[in-house]
Amino acid sequence: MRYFVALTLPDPVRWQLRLLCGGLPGARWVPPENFHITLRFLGDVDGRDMDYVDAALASIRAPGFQLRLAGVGHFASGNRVKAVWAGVDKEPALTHLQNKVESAVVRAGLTPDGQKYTPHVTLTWPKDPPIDKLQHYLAGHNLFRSEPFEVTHFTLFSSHAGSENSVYHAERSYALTARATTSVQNAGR
Ligand code: 3AM
Repeated sequence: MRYFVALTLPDPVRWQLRLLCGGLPGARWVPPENFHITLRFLGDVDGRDMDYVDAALASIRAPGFQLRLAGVGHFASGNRVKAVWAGVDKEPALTHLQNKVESAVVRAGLTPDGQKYTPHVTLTWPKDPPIDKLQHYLAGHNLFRSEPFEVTHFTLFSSHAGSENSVYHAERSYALTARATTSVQNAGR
């Protein structure tokens, strides 16, 4: 079974994201119930190893925080566009949490992920979108801002192949501690 660790999004933010899901010919959009911010893709993990991962995740102590989605972007490999996504406002507490999750899963025996972490919400994995349409899409949604929302926990998901989309199942949630009082509350002032 494949697993990943992610932040869930409140419904109002999902609906805001839904408004970004159009305007790229041929794209199949991620359904709103699947929107998430991945902290760590774990891949296939068997039962006993998952017990270690679960225990390591449960031992994490990190403060909750406020987050806001901002802008859109894409990942490409060579000339191929791999994903189009909504971005996330810079938030040190998110980086802190992601570092803790990375350390925890490596302590539990998983191979370190050497990739730079770019928090995002995938909107579509488009199949060769026309480049002018992609540029138009990215420029058109550059100013997207979600409402701010509280992050109070993170979640371990399993992922199963569905007939059209992957089916994600929340296996366990891990609470964050009470939010520190700094953070993005003052952003924009
Ligand atoms: O939607 P995002 O980008 O957050 O792309 C997959 C998705 O991430 C990623 O795990 C999340 C839940 O499926 N994913 C799937 N296979 C992957 C792989 N082999 C992968 N990430 C890295 N390597």
